[in-house]
Amino acid sequence: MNNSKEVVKLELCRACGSGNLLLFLQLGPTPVPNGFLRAHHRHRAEKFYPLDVCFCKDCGLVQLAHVVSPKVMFKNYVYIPSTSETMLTHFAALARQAIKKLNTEEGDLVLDIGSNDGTLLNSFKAQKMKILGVDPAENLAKKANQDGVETICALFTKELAKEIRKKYRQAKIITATNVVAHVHDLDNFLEGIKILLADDGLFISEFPYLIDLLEKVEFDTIYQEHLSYFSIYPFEKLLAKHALVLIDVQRVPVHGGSVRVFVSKKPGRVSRRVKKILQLEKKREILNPQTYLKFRKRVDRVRHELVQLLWGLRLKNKKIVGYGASAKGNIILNYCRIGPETLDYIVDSIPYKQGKYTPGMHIPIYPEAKLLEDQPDYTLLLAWNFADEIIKKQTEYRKHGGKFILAIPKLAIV
Ligand code: DWN
Ligand code: ZN
Repeated sequence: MNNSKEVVKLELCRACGSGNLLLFLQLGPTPVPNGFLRAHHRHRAEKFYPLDVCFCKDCGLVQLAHVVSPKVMFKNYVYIPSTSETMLTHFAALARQAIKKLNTEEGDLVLDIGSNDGTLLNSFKAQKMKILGVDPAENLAKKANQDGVETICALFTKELAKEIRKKYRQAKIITATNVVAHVHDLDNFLEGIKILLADDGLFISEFPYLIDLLEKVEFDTIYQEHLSYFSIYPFEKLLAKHALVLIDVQRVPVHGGSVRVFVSKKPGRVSRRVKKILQLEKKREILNPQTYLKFRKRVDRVRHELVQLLWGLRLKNKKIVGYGASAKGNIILNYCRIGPETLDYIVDSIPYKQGKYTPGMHIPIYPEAKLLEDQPDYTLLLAWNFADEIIKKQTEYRKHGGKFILAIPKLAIV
C-alpha cells in the first residue's frame, strides 16, 4: 500500500471548503503519469494511486479526491514544452500580449511560476525585462540556471512570495501556465500572488478548460498532477475570496483547449468576454451533476471503441506503435490496458523519456526517427493535442503508407 504521507484523501472542496462533493468518475489505480521507468527498475513493484474525480455541488469545482505529494511527482520532472514548435510560438505570443496589455518598461520584473526550462521567460528576456523563475523540479531549475534563466528551485507559496518580494521587488507580470491545476493549497497560492503582484500588474495564467475536457471527452487530462479541472465560475469565486479580480479571459487551443485568465488586484474594467464565458458555462450546465454522470458514460465508450479498433488491427497482424509518451498518453494506456502486446513501442522527442519505459504498461520509448526506420502500419497518436505539428513533421511516414490513429477528440484514422 502507499505510504500515507505520499497520498492524502480530500475531505473538503479545495476551493470553497464544502463537504458536498459528488464522486462521478473512477479511472482506477494508476501510477503517476510521468513516472517513467529505467530498464532495470521495470521488475520492481510500482506505486499505484487512485484517480477518483469529484464535483463540488456548492462551487462547481471538479477536482481529484486524492492528493499525491508534489515531491513524488515534481522533484525530477521529465516534461519540457520547448521541444514543441507549437508551444514555442504559443509562449512567444503570450509574452507579446502581456507586454502590450501592460505597457511594460525595460527592467520590469516578470515572475514565472512553474517556469520549467525557462522557455516562457526567455520570450520576456528578449524584450529586456528582468526575469525570475520558480520551479520545484531540481533537474529543470538547474538547467534553466545554467542557461541564464535565474530560477528558484521550490514550490510557490505565500512564504516564498514574501522572500522574493524582500530580495527582489513586486512583479509587473506573474505568469503560471499549467500550474494552478496542479496546486493543492489554492488559498496559500493566491495569497502569494497578492503579495508579489504589483498594484498595476497582472497575473496571467493558463489551464485546461473544463468545457473542452467535457465536450471532447479528454478524460486523459485527468491524472494525479492535475488536482483541479477549472471552469471560470468557481475560478472567479475563488479569486473573489482573495480580493482578486478576473478582468479578462480568452480561450486558447493548446493542450486540447485551455483558458488564459488575466487577474488584477484592482477592480478595473472587466472585459465582456468574462460575462460571455460565464453564460456559456450556464448553457453547458456545468453546475448540474447530470453533466458529469453523462461524461462518465462517454469515457467508457471511448475506451471500448479504441480497444476494439486496436485489437481488430492486431488480429490482422498490423504493426502498431505510439507517438508521444505524454502524461495523458499514459492515462489512456493504463485505463484501456494497452501494453506492449498491442503497441510495440512509443516514439518521443524528449531525451529524458527516451530509453525508458512507460509507467504501468511498460512500453519502451525511442526517439522519433525510429518511426521512419521501421515504417509501422499504424501509429496511435498519444500526443493528440499536437496532431497538426506531428502529422506535418511525419509527412514521409504517411507518404509510405503509414496511418495515424486518433482516439481523442474523436476516434479517427488519418
Ligand atoms: O500540465 C501538464 C502539461 C501541460 O504537460 C503537465 N502536467 C504534464 C504535461 O502533460 P503531457 O505530458 O500530456 O504534455 P504534452 O505536451 O501533451 O506531451 C507531448 C509529448 O509528445 C511529449 O512527451 C513530447 C512528445 N512530442 C513528440 O514526441 N514530438 C511532442 C511533439 C510536439 C512532437 O513533435
Ligand atoms: Zn467547492
